[in-house]
Amino acid sequence: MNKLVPTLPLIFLVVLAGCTSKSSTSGTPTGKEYQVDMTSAGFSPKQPSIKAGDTVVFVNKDASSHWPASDIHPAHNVYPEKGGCIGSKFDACKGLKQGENYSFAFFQKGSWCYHDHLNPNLKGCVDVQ
Ligand SMILES: [Cu+2]
Repeated sequence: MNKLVPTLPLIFLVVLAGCTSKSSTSGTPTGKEYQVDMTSAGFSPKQPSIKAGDTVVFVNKDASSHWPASDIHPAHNVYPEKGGCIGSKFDACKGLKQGENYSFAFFQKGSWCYHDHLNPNLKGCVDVQ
């Protein structure tokens, strides 16, 4: 019976951490970050190559808003983790204004294509090895 007592606060902490974390919780992020700029011309670089656990930081350098999200518009469910607002967890959940950024840690290996949800013709892919 006594064994239950110390584990309860632990479970509570784990649940709390899962709720407050902005990025994927499927592993420990490596801490390595790759920046992808968003402008009226699209994403740059379009196809960053990273390792599982690395983070991509999408930075809006445009006067117009941009919303990075997993392909394929409009289902947005190619990246195989649930969450986010319009499909998968790989989702900024809003149009980012100039100077705003969105960070996402990729734990699933593969080539994950994405687009600007506010302008779906702007595309890219993140290659996770
Ligand atoms: Cu979209």
